[in-house]
Amino acid sequence: NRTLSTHNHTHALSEAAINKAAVSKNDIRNFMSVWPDIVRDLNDYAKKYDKIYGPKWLSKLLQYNVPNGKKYRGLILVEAFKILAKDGQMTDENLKLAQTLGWCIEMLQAVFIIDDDIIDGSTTRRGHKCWYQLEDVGLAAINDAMMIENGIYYLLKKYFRQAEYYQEVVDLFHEVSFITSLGQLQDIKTAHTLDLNFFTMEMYKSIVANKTAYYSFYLPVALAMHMTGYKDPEVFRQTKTILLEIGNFFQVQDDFIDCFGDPSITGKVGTDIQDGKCTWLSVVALQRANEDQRLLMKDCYGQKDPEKVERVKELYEDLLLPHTYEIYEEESYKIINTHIQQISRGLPHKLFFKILEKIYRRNS
Ligand code: DMA
Ligand code: MG
Ligand code: MG
Ligand code: MG
Repeated sequence: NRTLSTHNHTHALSEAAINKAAVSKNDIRNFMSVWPDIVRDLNDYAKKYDKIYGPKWLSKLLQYNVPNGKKYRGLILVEAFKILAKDGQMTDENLKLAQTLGWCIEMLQAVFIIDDDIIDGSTTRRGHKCWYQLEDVGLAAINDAMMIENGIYYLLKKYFRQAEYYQEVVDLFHEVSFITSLGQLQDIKTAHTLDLNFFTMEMYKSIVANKTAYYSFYLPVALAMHMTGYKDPEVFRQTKTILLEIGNFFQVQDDFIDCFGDPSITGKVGTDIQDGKCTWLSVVALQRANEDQRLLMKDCYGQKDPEKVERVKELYEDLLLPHTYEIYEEESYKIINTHIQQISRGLPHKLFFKILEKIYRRNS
């Protein structure tokens, strides 16, 4: 039985947990209420130049790829804004701006997953076919991703041009997008060399910080900081350190789920073994493998043949990686909690605890 065991922990549904679920449902509803405005804005923009294909395609593209995920990143931004807002900043107007900015991050996420699914040769995403797998899309998906990406800057201009922090926000989107593509490059290159000597924990951490942690965790919080007037570089630095750590934790979970998750829950079918990716599982397996097991990895890792994939999964189980993962998740959770408590002149600890709670013991 290779399904994810982490969610089997008896997890008494405390009043706090019920409360947390209710609150987050409400947050999602509020966040979603802004979505139609985003689609309308971008449609109007497209209409200025093409009334035939533009608006119709854009609606379909956005609807399929942007609002149907977990929306962690957009919600983290809104949450961060609420926690960081000082007296007088917590207006309806500013909240709507935070939500709009949250949708801009969700659009960036859509850009990266559309491309990522092509690169990784994935088939499903969020319980549906990957965008590029649709009959009438194919590699036009690359152009679609570019449209969404540029749509972000249209929205930023429309809503934030007057804001004192406009330039910071635009620059941050550009910089973090660059870092993410660099991470994707590292991810692709380590996979294609298939030289298992490159599969070190150090390499893994570098890939993951760049491809996942910056845009998923640092970006939403840093944007909320700009909105609420933070300027001190030292505060940004401390915030980045802790959020990159949380981002690493998040990608370790993602890697585990890729192999041992339940596709009916995750909405995606794993490809990491076939693709020969430098993942948390492959790195830990190689740390523990004896000579024969290392040879098995050399022989089977990074290939499409289902039998070889199965042999890698069996090796992971022989090496007790599911158990190691459970321990690792608990331990990292504790360590990150300690690091949050040690933050000296940064943001309220509550914000980081909230983010960590959101992803702890996730199975999708
Ligand atoms: C995630 O890598 C990184 C980006 C930039 C999408 P991944 O291929 O492990 O993501 P997923 O498992 O969602 O395909
Ligand atoms: Mg992928
Ligand atoms: Mg990938
Ligand atoms: Mg993955």
